[in-house]
Amino acid sequence: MSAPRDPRAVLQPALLTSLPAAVARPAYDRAAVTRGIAHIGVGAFHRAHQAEFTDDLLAGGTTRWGIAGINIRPPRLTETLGRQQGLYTRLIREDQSVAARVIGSIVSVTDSQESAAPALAVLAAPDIDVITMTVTEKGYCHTPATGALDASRPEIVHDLADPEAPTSLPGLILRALELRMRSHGRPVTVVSCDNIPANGDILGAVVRELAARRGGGLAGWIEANVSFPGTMVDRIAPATSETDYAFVENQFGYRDDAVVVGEPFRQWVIENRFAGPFPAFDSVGATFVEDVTAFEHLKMRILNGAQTSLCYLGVLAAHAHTFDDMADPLLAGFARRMLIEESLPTLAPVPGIDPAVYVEQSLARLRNTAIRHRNHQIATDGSQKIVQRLLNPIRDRLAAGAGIELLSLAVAGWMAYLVRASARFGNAWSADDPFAGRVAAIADRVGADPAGLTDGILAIDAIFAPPLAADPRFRAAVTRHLGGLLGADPMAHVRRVMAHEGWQDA
Ligand code: CS2
Repeated sequence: MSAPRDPRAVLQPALLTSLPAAVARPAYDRAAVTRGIAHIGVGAFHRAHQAEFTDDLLAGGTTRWGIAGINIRPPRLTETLGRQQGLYTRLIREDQSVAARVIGSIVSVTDSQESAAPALAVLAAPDIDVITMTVTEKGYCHTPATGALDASRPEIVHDLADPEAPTSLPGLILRALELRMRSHGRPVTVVSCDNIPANGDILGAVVRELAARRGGGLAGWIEANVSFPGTMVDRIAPATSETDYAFVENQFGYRDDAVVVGEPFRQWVIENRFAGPFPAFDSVGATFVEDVTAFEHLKMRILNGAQTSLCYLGVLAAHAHTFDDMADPLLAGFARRMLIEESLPTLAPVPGIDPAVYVEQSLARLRNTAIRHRNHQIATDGSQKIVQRLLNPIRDRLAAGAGIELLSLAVAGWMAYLVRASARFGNAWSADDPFAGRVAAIADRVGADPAGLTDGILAIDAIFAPPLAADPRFRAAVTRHLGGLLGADPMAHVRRVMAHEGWQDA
């Protein structure tokens, strides 16, 4: 079949029959699909991951698990996915190869940025048995170092005062549960698909804490009717770029404002604690387990640990993307050594996975030149990511009396990134991190003294647990590496570390 003639045609159900042969289309009757899942946060990751698993499930013949997509923060969905009746193109790319498929599993979209009411109408509906979400680390309103609700957050303060018009994610979920309790009473499984440790426990904890404060029997109803299984989600899917939209338009002849690009690899491990009916995602490649912890640590400490370390050192080396970092032998060598020598020994056995193979597979994924994952994108919100990716392995290594030089260098990379973004250091770039302002203030006060900077930054106890911050081995290593990375030639410092010399005086 040839490409549609009008190059400005927008992707629409009516266009499905005339798509070029290179674009796969939903292998099921979309009109027969009803909604059963409500998803909050329809960003690139959701479209590249859970929505694709769901599309696979629908292709297998089930009709009851369509996704109702909801955004409670920008961007608006109505003008993009909505205009396309939920359809979008998913490109799987690896170096020169590309596989295109139109995904049809999102059956409706709801914008709820101005008020919670539209989202609540969906979340509380009796035909919704599963609520999933990708709202990023910050959305849970918890303190990363403890996992508990941060009740000082302005949106939580608001929701405690006005629980019927919530503005936070935990407040929204709580209100939806309250409406469910008061109307039909159907149980619901609430699934965090964010890449944060113990995501189900954290979500459960912040919602239960709000429920206890709300009273009215809500906490008891939640205990009996709601579950928060933990999940491990994995697929590298960077923010879509203009080049990706233009690719679809030029290659396939239609405009799609919701294109998403991902790598071939995907993984989804879900704890089998379901409060009510749950989609058989295990029939399309997901894994249901009792406890997701070992999988989660593996992924966060190896794949994500490498990404986070590379993004900061990569920016300091003036590289743009992860694959550029991996093409630099110094940084690729650093990442491999850090993972094998320091991160990997902290991991518990993971059923069915050989960790050494997993390391090599992860590094290969990061070399994929078609995945243009920007270092600055991965660097975003680093304060919310380094705990699970770098600091927890460091804590475990210290407890075992083992070395932490390479992991500490990566932590110093995060610090140097925020310090160099400060006005005192010339605003080398703009850093998007909830603690960027705090680090900039420290830099302003302390100037270029690595020990003073380290003291100031390690005192942020929302990131650094006090026992870790007080550990002299950690403090000394970070100070040394921060000094090196703030020098005129940061890569010379990395080279010295890799050559196993100069650790004491770098
Ligand atoms: C990345 C992740 O930006 C980031 O924090 O490390 O989005 C990563 O690509 C995914 O976790 C892969 O599954």
